[in-house]
Amino acid sequence: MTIEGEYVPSTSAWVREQVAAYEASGGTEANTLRDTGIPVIVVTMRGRATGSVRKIALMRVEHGGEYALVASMGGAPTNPVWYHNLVADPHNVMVQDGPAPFEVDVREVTGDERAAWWERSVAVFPNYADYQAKTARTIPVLVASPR
Ligand code: F42
Repeated sequence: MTIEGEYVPSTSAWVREQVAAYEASGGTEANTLRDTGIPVIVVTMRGRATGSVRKIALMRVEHGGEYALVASMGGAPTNPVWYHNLVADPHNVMVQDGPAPFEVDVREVTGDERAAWWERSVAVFPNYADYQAKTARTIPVLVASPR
């Protein structure tokens, strides 16, 4: 499956460049957050206002075949736009973690389930804890489950 429609790249150059390099190499290049060595994934979704195909990179937090999608945006006071896209259309999403993208269903997690995924996320990328300390916003955690 692919998500039909016009792909409109991120307005953030470093992100759209990373997504392009990751996809072009089948996930063998541009597959970490800069020089941290920490792996990333690419998430493809539908823009909730334009209907365009949108793509972002996120830290790779995988457990039992599922992936956390952490809407941290560096601890900014507002959620990233992609969070609203996924909430609006959670069953029209793809994740790429390696050579090829696959379909997923996305759900926001809360309570104990969120706590468990948050712990896994901070274990992979400790900066998430710093981001949460920076903002009064509770950073949303979504989970992508392969179809
Ligand atoms: N962001 C995170 O939040 N968490 C991470 O773990 C993370 C890791 C990461 C690793 C590598 C990397 O390259 C980037 C990483 N990012 C991470 C950044 C992430 O990929 C996003 O760039 C960032 O979170 C900001 O997401 P955003 O969706 O707010 O993107 C902005 C910059 C953007 O592209 N905005 C577009 C614009 O034109 O301003 C709009 C995009 C869009 O989806 N528009 C919707 C549409 O309909 O087309 C409209 C949505 C609406 O209702 O406003």
